[in-house]
Amino acid sequence: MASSRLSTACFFALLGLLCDVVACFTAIAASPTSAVGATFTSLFGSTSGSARDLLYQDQQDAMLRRALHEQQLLSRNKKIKELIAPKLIPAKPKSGTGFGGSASNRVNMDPSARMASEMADVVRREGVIRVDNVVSGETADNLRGYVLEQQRIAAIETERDPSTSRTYYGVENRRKCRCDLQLSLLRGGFASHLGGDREDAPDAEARRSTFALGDALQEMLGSDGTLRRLYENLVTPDGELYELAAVITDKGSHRQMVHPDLPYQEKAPLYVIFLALQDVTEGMGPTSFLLRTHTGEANAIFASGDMERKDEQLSRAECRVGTLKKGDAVLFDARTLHCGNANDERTRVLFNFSFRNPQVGGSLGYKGSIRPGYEGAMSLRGMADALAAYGSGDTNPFAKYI
Ligand SMILES: O=C(O)CCC(=O)C(=O)O
Repeated sequence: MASSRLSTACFFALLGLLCDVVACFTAIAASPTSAVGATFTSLFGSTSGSARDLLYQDQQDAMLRRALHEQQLLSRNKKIKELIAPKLIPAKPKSGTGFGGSASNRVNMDPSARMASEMADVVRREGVIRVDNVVSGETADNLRGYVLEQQRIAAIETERDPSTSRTYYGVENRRKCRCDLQLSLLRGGFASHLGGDREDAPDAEARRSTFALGDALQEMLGSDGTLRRLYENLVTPDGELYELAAVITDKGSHRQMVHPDLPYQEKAPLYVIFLALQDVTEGMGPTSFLLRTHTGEANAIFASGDMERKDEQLSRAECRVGTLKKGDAVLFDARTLHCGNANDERTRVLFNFSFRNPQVGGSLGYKGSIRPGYEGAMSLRGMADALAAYGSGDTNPFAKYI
């Protein structure tokens, strides 16, 4: 109501200032998979419900204002281009196989290892790479259907018991038309956790007969997986599964502020995947990536609080948008500046996971979207072993990770 809002004008003027400060200077707070909700809750957790709602709305408004300004800066005097997959043609092998390695020893690798090594070089250089056809169209369709079904169950369960929200959502789930849904690796997903895999449940048969998430992971990270060697190259088999979620935006979701996912560290801490589960058109708010902004220098400017320098950085940035085809993915270094755009069209579902670099110890300063039980529980090797078991007939290969 306008009058009650006016009566608290001073308080909210202060808050507005704080929100603008948060919005403009706290890159991490801008991350939709980051600490906005947590920051907000810890700052204002003791205020009353309606005051909290207003505070929240002011914060969202400030972030949107900044995001729209950034959009102008990024497109100033230039047309924003699509992120395209690099054309990598590996040279013929001499002999032997192997992972990783420099250009000089690459000649001794088999073609897929060499390709992965070259792709990893692109990620290290550009901060981001597009990889087309990482899963088939059918697998993407099945996973999309599964994810949206999981979203419906999560909505029912958290409505019933709001205290379960942390289990289902990576970030507070109040953002307009945007949801970070933490996925279960159990066959049957949330329904299985809830005991819905009972023989007499109406859709039990259908659920038992399909495992969309397992199939998608198999295509990407199984023994011949499209991303397996790239990830092995970037994080080794010891890399820890750090996020496992879906980013879902509906028509009406706002553009995000540009952000890295985590505070800068010299060694790349985390490599993230966004996999398109349907074509992503411009109107559906594809992710924008600012090339080569995973560096210390770019992150320092971005986090400096010097708005003039920061705005200049954005107007000079080489921005690429992830208008992906169904089954295509973007893999990026989480230090790279990026943001989701406004969705004015229809629901966009991105499957999202990441692996952490085992060479980077301690806290990453960023809580990934992953179900609490999976935190720190699985390495890339563990994932590969489970997928091998799945390939050999184990129908519920991740059951031990609950
Ligand atoms: O929605 C998107 O395209 C990007 C999401 C994102 O950057 C994030 O959740 O950190």
